[in-house]
Amino acid sequence: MFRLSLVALFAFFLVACIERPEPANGGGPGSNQQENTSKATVSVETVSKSVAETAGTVTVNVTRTNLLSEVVTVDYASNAGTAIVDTEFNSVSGTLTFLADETSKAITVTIINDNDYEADKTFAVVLSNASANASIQNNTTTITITNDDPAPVSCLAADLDLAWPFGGLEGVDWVVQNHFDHDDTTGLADYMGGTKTYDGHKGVDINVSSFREMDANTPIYAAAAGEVIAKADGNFDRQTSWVTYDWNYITVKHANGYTLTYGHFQQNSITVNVGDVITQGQHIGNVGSSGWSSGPHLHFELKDCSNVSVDPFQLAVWASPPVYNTSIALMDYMVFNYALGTFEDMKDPPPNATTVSTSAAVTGGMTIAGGAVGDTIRVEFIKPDSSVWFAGNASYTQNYVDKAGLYYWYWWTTVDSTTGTWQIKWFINGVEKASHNFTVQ
Ligand SMILES: [Ca+2]
Ligand SMILES: [Ca+2]
Ligand SMILES: [Ca+2]
Repeated sequence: MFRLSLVALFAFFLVACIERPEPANGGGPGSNQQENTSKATVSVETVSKSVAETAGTVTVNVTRTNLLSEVVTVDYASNAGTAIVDTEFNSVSGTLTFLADETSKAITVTIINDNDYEADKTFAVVLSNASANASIQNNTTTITITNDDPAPVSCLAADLDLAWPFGGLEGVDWVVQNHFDHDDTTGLADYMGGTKTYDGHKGVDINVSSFREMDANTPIYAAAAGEVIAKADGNFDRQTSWVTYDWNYITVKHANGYTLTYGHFQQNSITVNVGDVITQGQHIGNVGSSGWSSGPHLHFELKDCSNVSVDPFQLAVWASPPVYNTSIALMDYMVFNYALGTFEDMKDPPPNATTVSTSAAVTGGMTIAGGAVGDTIRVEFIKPDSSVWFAGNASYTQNYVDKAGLYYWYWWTTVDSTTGTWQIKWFINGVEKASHNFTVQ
């Protein structure tokens, strides 16, 4: 019994081994599957590739596998897609011959550069007609010729749409200090025919009140989208007079071919780099006073396609331009516990003084934006008993209206021996705009 069982198991095992080579799909002698093992395979390297218009040539590799002992041939030809034959590439055709043991062949196609702005173009290299001992696996490589020519520029100012580069309010947070000078002589002519400029100024200056605003990191925003094409940063940013010194700036090129230069940035505040494509409204840096600058402001200079400076106000390319005659407004006030000798101190004021010694000097300063004939300003120094110890007054005249937007005013007085809480009040056209307490001790 035991012996008979072993024989039966062995017989079953033999049957299983014999059956195992049978293909599950029923393939057998004479089927394609059987033939493939005895044929070479030829294939293009990849189904798609890109080449720069300026590349000169593109190479498509063709590989052969299997049957390495035999010679294999395959035909090839280029096939135009959207690319134009002999204008954008040179057509090719021929036969590749793989000798014994050769596994790779190269097809080189000449790519023709042009200066046209255009869509990317395609063509194909296609294999066909392999020798009888070979089959083609991947037969087509599609090649994309990528355009390298820039879009044509309109050079039309109307294609610009500039957003204001500062946040906040006109006359309070910033004011246009100098417009573009349209007078080619030593005379002055801003875009309204007025004199809110200085001779030879080919940009727009937008000022903040003082270095307090620079130290508070006042952001400047891109007026329009474009590509940054020039930049300098790292230069000293606390200039208070017109001296020759390197500034911090960027220049942005716009789609219409115009460029915009933003200058005088706070040191190391520029957030973009050459080559960056920036969007309208993007934070590009902070206001400063680097370079040829007498105080913190933005110099904003637009140039046309001929690199000639032009006036964005005259061209009316602002989406929402500030008014020409800024209404009088208090930008900031400053208190010094000494007699100010020059308004230069107001550009870079210390924190407002809160203590003054008896019989010592105290100065009340103010930064004013805008103004028209007849506007009045007043600073009152008030004693602890509410009596006015001293008041400074000024009235705007034609002279100020014709000039630009930002003025520093100050008055100082010497307090008496009255200790206690004194006050300074600032008035515009009789309306109190600010007050500040200080202790005389
Ligand atoms: Ca080109
Ligand atoms: Ca092109
Ligand atoms: Ca001039």
